[in-house]
Amino acid sequence: MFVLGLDSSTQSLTAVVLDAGSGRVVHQRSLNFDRDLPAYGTRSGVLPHADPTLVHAPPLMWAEALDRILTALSTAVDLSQVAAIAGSAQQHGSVYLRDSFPAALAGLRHDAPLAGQLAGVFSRATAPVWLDSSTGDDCRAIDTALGGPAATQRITGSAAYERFTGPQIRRFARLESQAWAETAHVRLVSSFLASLLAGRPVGTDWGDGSGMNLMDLGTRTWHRPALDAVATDLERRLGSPMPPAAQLGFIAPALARRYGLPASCRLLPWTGDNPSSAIGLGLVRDGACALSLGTSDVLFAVSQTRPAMPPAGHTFLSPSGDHMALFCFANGSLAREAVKDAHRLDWDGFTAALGRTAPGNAGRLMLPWFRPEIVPKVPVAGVRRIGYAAGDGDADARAVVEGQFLSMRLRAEAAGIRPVELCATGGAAQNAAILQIAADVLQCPVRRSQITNTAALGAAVRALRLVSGGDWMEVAAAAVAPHLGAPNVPRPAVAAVYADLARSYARAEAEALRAG
Ligand code: ADP
Ligand code: XUL
Repeated sequence: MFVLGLDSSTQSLTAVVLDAGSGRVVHQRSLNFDRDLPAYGTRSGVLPHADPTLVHAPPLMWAEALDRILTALSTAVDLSQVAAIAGSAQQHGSVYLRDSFPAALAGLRHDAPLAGQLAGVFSRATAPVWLDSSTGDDCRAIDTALGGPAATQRITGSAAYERFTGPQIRRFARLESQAWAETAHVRLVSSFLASLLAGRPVGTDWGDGSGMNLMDLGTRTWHRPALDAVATDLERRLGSPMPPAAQLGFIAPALARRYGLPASCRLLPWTGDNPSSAIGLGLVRDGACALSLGTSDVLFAVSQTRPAMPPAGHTFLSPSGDHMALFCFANGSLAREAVKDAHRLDWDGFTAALGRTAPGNAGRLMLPWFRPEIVPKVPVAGVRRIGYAAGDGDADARAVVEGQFLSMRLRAEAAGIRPVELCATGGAAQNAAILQIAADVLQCPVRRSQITNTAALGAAVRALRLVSGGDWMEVAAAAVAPHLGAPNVPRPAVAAVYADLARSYARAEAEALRAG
């Protein structure tokens, strides 16, 4: 018997199949949106736009990717053995659907590609994703309606943030009232894809629901004043928040037939990629921390009780029922890539540049804002280099990586997050030189998961738990622990260097933010 986990991230869709008896990975594969679905015209998974604050992706592409990966899987694995499927997706993004959506799902045919059957269901052809930062006015309106940013944070887990779903919906309803009137269903990327598998629209799980500025984190129900601040008649369009362990029933019969899945294949709600990664990295113990170096860089820590977060932080809910303290940095891999490409390097060349420079970079610093930044809030891109010029490739490579982890260190300190160990995931975690800098700057051991996409693994682990009935510790020990490698250990000799540099960084950042 097998279980299947899927993750629809910014740039790719990944599938991980586990043996339900041993928890061992029997198959994994990924499909890259830019490379494998070129007809949609994405770059790094999103649609190029002249206005850098508008970042959208085509939701039909995600559906086609799902269809393609399940078709490919069916030739590689005996899918008739799959007992359960769970999934995750990039957080916050929203999909806008017509009232024909339920009938289109109920009427799906097994003998035709999904994309052709779904092409007519969207009331908005594109979906804003988490990189979008166009909703500043909407954030202010929501914060004002709820009593200020601190009140929004207390109620929903985060102050109003540009990429969060509530502000995104508000902007759309405000600017495109006709298309909004034609929208009968709004789904997150996660609940959109879960709906396809279920053959009916399904609601939002609490984990991804906590990234919307719409859900009361305490009661896990929609917060009426937040709904009212966003748009009229929103609740019927959203479906209800549901526990991540809610059982959605069985795979839609047409899809079971299309991919050779059993009719008895059970479904769990999809959640956000970060909550899912918490499971895929084995963060099921109070105080466990992780570093995700995907398109975004994310620092998160799980705790049984609700953490006290500074204004820039978020509190989400994890599938294990824990809270997750989280900071998301938009200038993650895309910023490292910008430096790599500016100096015409590949990743080996970038890594070699890191090797030619010393920890602390002789005091040279970068504020790495290649695109608008979430933490700290930087609305307009603008990289600051201090003590060197942009042409110095070696200094630039180290400065971008150190700058990113110094910024992370400041937020961790502000939130009282003192990791004893960090588990690392995401595309950049395969780079040991980057992980060593993380260990040195944050002064704690960093262990990488050998599974690059731990969100997909986390989804598979949720499905495994559904099937096996084990507790989180047991399933994590079987399915997660074997993938965690030896740690990159912090070097005590450089601790003082980075303590100094963190102070310089904080000063430079404060000055840049003051100057605007
Ligand atoms: P996401 O899940 O957000 O779609 P991934 O976790 O797949 O993203 O990470 C993709 C990113 O990983 C790429 O944008 C790339 O910059 C980065 N990456 C891949 N290989 C390396 C490497 N060897 N060193 C540093 N970064 C890398
Ligand atoms: C988290 C966030 C990103 C996305 C993309 O708040 O916006 O990490 O989930 O992975």
